[in-house]
Amino acid sequence: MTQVNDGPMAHTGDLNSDAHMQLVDQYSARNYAPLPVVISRGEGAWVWDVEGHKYLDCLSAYSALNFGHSHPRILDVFIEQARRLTLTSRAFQNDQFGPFCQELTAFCDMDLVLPMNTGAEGVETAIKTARKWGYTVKGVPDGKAQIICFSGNFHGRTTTIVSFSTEEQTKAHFGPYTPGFVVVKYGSLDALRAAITPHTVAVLVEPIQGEGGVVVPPEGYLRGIRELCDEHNVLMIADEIQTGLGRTGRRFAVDHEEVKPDLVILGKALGGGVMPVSAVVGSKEALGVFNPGDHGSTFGGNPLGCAVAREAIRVLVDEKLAERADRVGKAFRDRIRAANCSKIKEVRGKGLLIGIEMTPEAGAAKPYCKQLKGEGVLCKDTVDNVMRIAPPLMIAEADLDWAAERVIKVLS
Ligand code: PXG
Repeated sequence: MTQVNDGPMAHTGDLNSDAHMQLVDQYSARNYAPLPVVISRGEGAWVWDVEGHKYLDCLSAYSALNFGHSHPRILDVFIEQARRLTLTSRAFQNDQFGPFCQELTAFCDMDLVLPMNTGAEGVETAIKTARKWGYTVKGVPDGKAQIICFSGNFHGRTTTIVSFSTEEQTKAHFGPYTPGFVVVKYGSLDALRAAITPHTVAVLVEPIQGEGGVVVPPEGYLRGIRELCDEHNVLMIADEIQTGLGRTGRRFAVDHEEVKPDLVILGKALGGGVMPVSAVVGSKEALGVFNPGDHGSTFGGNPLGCAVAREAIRVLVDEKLAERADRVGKAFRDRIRAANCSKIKEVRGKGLLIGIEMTPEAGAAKPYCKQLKGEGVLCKDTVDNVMRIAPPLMIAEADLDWAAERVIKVLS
């Protein structure tokens, strides 16, 4: 098994892992089937379960932990701000929100910010922005706006967002569905071109599909979307909730093709791994459509989240985490490919968003994730036959090498 904890085990009480899992079984809705590991402490790229076993976190809460667990600078800001002021609502102003907007727009090279909390709220906000822009700026007849999205998409769990999912389980029994979305094949510019009508207000795209199986679209695809959007007066919305903030080896995944969307949706890592903070960042033309009372959120723009997000962005820049992800991610992929593991069909991804697709003979990825847990590496299958490796961007190269060895061992 894994190494034994050498640090303190805070707040675990008397319950062991089995007892914790029984509680979850008995008292929690069964909307997840997690790996059987109960984590009680995290530091950097490492976590410890309640028995003190140590694991390397190669999932990072789906990119929310780009900075690792308990980043000292982020934690200091969090604690200091929590002592000073946590929440005002937007009925009043607070002294973190303005600087947050200024710094985030500068970081994104955009004009305006609309803050939310979870990723799905960010996506909903972008959808509302695009519709209102469509009616009030583009001149689409009221109620006719269409947004184009893609097969294999994942943008969250609200009733509107699952309405355009192509994943059966995500949608089934949650209707009636929200109209106004058209789904076309991911990766095909011809399919997109054919779907655009005078009522199209936006194209909503993940620059790399994370939940779809770490699907990297063909080179030039994002540039092609930008051109089609320009040609037809349509907003380009990039969902960078999972891919943004350094994960793919650039600040944003669209930077790989030097594309500037009209709206970028950020979440996950924006909250530094300690707070749910999301935002839509975009042009004055698009986000300028809102008037007081149109849209909002009690916690959106709260001073605690803003302070943490400001520090998270500074850490990303100071520690050059995007460059780091680019370099160590490439090395990891090269190492796995060179091992010619019998169970691997393909290794893909950018930066530290890495997908390992199993061969048909090897089958589903989940049993191998379970085996890796036994080796001290925590990771997760995405679609059935893809293992996702996405550790914190600050991971030590020696630790990533250690993970690569274990992956090779399990998949050979
Ligand atoms: N867009 C993308 C690209 C995502 O990966 C969301 C939006 C929604 O974010 P929120 O914060 O609302 O979850 C995601 C989320 C899960 C789960 O447990 C979610 C994601 C990945 C894996 C599992 O629902 N991504």
